[in-house]
Amino acid sequence: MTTDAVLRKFPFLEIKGMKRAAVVCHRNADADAYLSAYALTKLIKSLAPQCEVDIVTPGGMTTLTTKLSARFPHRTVQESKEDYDLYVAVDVGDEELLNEWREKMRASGGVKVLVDHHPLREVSFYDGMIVDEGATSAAEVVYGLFKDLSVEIDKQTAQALMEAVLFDSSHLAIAGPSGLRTVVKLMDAGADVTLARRELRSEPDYGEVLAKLKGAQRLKIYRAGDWVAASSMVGSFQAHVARSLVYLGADIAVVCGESEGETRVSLRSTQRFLDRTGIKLGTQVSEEMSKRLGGHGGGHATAASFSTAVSEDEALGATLKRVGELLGDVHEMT
Ligand SMILES: [Mn+2]
Repeated sequence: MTTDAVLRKFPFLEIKGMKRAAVVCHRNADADAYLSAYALTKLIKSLAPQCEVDIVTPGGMTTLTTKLSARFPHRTVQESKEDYDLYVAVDVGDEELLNEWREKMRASGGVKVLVDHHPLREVSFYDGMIVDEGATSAAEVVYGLFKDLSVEIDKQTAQALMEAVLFDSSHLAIAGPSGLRTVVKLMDAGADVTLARRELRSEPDYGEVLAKLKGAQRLKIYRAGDWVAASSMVGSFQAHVARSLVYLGADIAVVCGESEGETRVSLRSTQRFLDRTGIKLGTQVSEEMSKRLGGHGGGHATAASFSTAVSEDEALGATLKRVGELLGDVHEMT
């Protein structure tokens, strides 16, 4: 697509030229990614009724997302040989999380758009970007698009977006001003907050339960000045385990595990830790570690991850060393 054919406003191409569009989630699509994509399909259909839209979930979706997708159904593909006129990547953060769709999009002559709330990366192939790093969820950014383009939002779409905002904001506990304002406007558009809370409740996943309990069993505790760090190793659900260790009281948690031929490291910290130390896990730990160890990673200030080819012991040791560099000494408590 030549630049003069790219318009300056969403969807960044001539509406009449749109026949096929793909809304692409990050791999293992979570509720924010899928429900934001669901709303984007409605937005695209309103703008271009002739356009066929697919939701793409590279590598599938989470268990909760699968449940929600039955309530908010849409044609969803994991792979496609087809090319599209428009690709909208939503909630993606790191391009790497597009899996093989990254190369497919890169090679395509279609217009590529990013709708996101993750910090912007330097390198990108997008023709248009709608990114608000101040937003708690991608859903808020999508809601803003409906407003900017004066597209009316139906009740079902408002419900989908509300559930996405609640999901990404820990039921509004960490919602910023735009998240809270969006939720009020979505209520005015017919969304039901009680229903949203109920639909986001998931049945316990015993794989996750066991990973969390094993993670607690293998816990190591460290002190760094006044701060308490916790680490553990589990083969799956590293992010869930890290979050659980923070719930238990750690200021910062590092959880590693080897799966599918790579080592995954998840990090979580409390808001208090971020406020007092200014340490942003996404940029100062995950990105830095993926540079040092080889791999890729990033994330938010209090929730981040990276993957690397080195062993879990090496990854954990190096990550704790990095935390030590940022905080002063880190030592294990015995
Ligand atoms: Mn999100």
